[in-house]
Amino acid sequence: MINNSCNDWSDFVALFSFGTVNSDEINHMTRLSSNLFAFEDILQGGDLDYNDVILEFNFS
Ligand SMILES: [Ca+2]
Ligand SMILES: [Ca+2]
Repeated sequence: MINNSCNDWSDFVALFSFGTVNSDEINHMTRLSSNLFAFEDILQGGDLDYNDVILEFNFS
């Protein structure tokens, strides 16, 4: 996918859970409980609602 010349990735930015490695220095993931993780998807923190993606992991 990344090597497909039809895809323009120039506007995409990778966001990480640790703010110190993000260009906006904002944490883009927070943990709501031991297995529930919430993400903020907009640079500069967006609306800081941390509900843009919520993932729950259950291991059995
Ligand atoms: Ca948001
Ligand atoms: Ca939202």
